[in-house]
Amino acid sequence: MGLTMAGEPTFGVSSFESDDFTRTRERLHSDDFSALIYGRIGALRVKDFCSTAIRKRLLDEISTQSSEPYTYWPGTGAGDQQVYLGVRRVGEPFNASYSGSAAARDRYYVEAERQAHELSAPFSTDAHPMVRLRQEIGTLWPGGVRPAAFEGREMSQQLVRIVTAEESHLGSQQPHFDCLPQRYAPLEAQFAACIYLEMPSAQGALELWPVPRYSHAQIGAIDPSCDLRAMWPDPHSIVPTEGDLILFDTRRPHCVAGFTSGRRVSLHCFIGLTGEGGLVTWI
Ligand SMILES: O=C(O)CCC(=O)C(=O)O
Repeated sequence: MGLTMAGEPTFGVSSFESDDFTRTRERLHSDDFSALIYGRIGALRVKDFCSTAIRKRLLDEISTQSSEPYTYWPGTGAGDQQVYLGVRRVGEPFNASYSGSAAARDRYYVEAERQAHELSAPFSTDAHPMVRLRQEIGTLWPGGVRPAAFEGREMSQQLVRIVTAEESHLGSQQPHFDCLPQRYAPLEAQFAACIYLEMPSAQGALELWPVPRYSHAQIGAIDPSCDLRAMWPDPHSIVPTEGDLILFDTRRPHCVAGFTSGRRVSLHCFIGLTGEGGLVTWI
């Protein structure tokens, strides 16, 4: 069930009738953010969300850390095959424990605890951009925002994604969805928050298809061997600029277009809408 607000669809409804499917703004405003959460737009870009000084500091830190392949679970069940779409990660994602392995779960919560300390520490003269994002959302969303705890423990809040030109074609062929399996939480909607730290000098767009938000059942029924690009109208392309924040609906098909030189480095977390109308964050 979903809350209703005057003139807004209920949260369960997949409605998309708007022409301005993606919006770009100088700041995060509550009307744009509500349009995203209620499904009236697919993506919201906020320019220069992260300063050059903070980006550089984060990139320096990342350069001292090791990365691992960030595999993707196409469906929503534990038995699905994981696929590598050319993304490496610094940090532990919750999907690494979808298999039910106790070791993967322990690794995830150890990282979540480490991050809780790290992100609460003073961060140069400003807040860490993911912390600032949560603070801003908390002031503009009436239901508030809190770290998710789908298994009763506070979850990890950010992950770095790194894509190189050489591997960028792996994720660009087929669009995909990101949808938390319902066994963890029956979320009404799911979004990604991406903060771009380094971009190739050209290409590397986020492609997002202007189709209604898909349900769990619709996502589960998709045959990944089909040519998914042929199923839908052309995607909207957003080429992020370094420092941008992009929030988008991950239950719409999306992917990152390939590029021919350089790297794409970004910070990520997910934002989920609960049945009670609050927002929860995790990665
Ligand atoms: O990096 C981006 O622009 C979005 C990538 C993403 O979140 C995804 O492909 O699932």
